[in-house]
Amino acid sequence: MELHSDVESVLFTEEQLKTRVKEMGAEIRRDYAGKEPVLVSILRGSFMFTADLMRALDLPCKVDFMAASSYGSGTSSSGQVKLIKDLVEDIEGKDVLVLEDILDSGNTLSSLLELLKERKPASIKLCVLLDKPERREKPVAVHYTGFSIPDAFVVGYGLDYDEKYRNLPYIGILKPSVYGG
Ligand code: 7HP
Repeated sequence: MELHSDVESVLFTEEQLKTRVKEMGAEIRRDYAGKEPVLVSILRGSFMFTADLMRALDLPCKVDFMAASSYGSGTSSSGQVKLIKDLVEDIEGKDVLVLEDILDSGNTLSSLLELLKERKPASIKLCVLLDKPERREKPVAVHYTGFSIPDAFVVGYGLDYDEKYRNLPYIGILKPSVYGG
């Protein structure tokens, strides 16, 4: 496996990601002025986005992490959700902002959001870096979107294929030959 040569084309450069994440941070900061949100980062794909967005958020805030399985090592959603890692923080009465790297079918995320809502946060909003609206199977309310993208398999900036490519500093479309497409 070659890291960069497995990428068919670059969808968003490091610079474009930086600019957009800063814009999102500014927008979220305005909306949460006077509040102290808990950022709930959905692992593992969101770790890089979370680190950058949190630095772009000039606001007192906390971060916590959650993980659910849905994809295995494949490229499509099974629709099944298993909680692998739960939050450490109690979110009751808190303003929760869920951070997700990519919104695809919505199956996993809608289940996770339902689970979080049962814990009675004061508010809950969803912030996604990438949205693939064509892939949606379950409706999910998104409050902040970095980019809407076409239905292509993307890697980098935290996003993986088979746990690889997360360390690419840009987001690229993976060559279908890599996953036998
Ligand atoms: C999940 C996912 N992970 C990596 N790349 C994509 O294009 C993806 N869609 N859904």
